[in-house]
Amino acid sequence: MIVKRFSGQTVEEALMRAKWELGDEAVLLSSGASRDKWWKFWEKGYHVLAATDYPLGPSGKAEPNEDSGREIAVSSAAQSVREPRKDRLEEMMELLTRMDEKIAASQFSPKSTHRKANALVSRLLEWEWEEKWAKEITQDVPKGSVESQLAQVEERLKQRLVFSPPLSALPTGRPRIVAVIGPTGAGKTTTIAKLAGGMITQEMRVLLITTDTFRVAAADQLESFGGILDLPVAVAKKPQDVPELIRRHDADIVLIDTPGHSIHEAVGLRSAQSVIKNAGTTDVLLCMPATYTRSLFVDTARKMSGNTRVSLCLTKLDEAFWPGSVSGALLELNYPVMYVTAGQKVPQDIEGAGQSRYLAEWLVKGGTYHG
Ligand SMILES: Nc1nc2c(ncn2[C@@H]2O[C@H](COP(=O)(O)OP(=O)(O)OP(=O)(O)O)[C@@H](O)[C@H]2O)c(=O)[nH]1
Ligand SMILES: [Mg+2]
Repeated sequence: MIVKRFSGQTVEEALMRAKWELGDEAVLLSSGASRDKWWKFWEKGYHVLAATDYPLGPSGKAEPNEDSGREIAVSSAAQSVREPRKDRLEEMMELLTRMDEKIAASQFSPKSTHRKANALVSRLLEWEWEEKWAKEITQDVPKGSVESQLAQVEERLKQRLVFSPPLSALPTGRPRIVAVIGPTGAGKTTTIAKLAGGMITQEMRVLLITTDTFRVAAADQLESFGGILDLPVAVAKKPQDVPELIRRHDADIVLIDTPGHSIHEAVGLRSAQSVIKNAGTTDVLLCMPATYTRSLFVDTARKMSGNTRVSLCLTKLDEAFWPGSVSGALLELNYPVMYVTAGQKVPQDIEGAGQSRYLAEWLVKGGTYHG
C-alpha cells in the first residue's frame, strides 16, 4: 500500500493531484488546511492524505502490477468492493468542493468587519506604514469599501497633522529672520532659492545670508541663486556676524543658509544652534528628506532641532514612493509642517504644506507625488 500526502490551493486541487499520481483507485484518508512551513506563506493551502494498493510504476504513477491486474480482471467480488469505494470518493470530493466554495465565500463576505479592518490596515502596510500607526489611525473607521475607508484615514491624518502658515512679512515692520537647517544634501540651499523666488513675486524685500563658509563653493551656490534672482547675498564668516549683516540691509525677510551636517557631528549641531541663537531668528525651518526611514527621520529631526521650536520643510517628496515612513515620522514628531518640495526646479517645486491639496492623500496612498 502507498500512503501519500498531496497539497493544493483547494482540497479539490489536492485530490486531483492524488488521483493523477495514485490513480482513480486511491482512497482518501484525511484532508485539511495545510499549516506546514513549506507551504507558500502568502497562500492558503490544503492537503489530502491518500492511499492506494498499487506500487508506483516506471512513470512515477501508481500502476497495477500483474497480480493486481489479474485480481481486477478475474475477481468480480473485488470489483464490487471497489465500485462503492469509487462512489464514496466522488461523493466526498463533491462535499469537499462545496466546503471550499463556502470557505471562499465567507472570506469575501461584506459582513466580515474584522476582515475589512484588516484589509484597510494591510493596504497601509503595503505602503510601508508601520503596523502601530496603521492600526492607530484606522481605529474605529466605519465600514465601507477600502477606498472610502482610505478617504476617512486621509481626513483623520489632516486633522492630526499640524501645519505652519507660509512665511510672510511681519506686521511689526521688523525683518522676519529665518534660519534654514538640516542634514547634508537635504535641499536647504535649493529650498531657500525656491522660497526667495516666490517672495520676490509677492514684492517682499529679501536678503540671503550664507553661514556655510566651511565647504568649497558652498557660498558660491547661494550667490549664484542670488545672482539669478537679482537678490543681495551676504556671507557671514561666523554666526556672530549675522545681526550686523541684517542691519546693513533693508529687508522684509532674511533667509539664512547653514552648512549641512550629520547628527553624529557635535560641532555641526552646535554651529547650527549658534546661528539660531546669534542671528535673532524668528523662525527655524528644518529641511528633512522624505526619503529617510522613519527612525532616521525622527532621530535626525529631534537632534537637529534640539530645544528649538522648528517648522518642517519636507523635501524630495518626488523621490519617495512609499509614504509610510514619512507618515509615521510626522505622527510621532508632531512638528508643524510649513512646506513641501517635490522637484529640483527653482522656484516652482515648492508649496505650502497646509495649502497642498495632495499631501494628505499622498501620505496615505503614496505613489508619485503630484504637487
Ligand atoms: N528630486 C529633488 N531634488 C531636490 C529637491 N530639493 C533639492 N534637491 C536636490 O538635492 C540636491 C542637494 O540640494 P541642496 O540644496 O544643495 O542641499 P543642501 O541641504 O543645501 O546640501 P548641503 O548644503 O550640502 O548640506 C541638489 O541636487 C538639489 O537639486 C527636491 O524637492 N526634489
Ligand atoms: Mg547647501
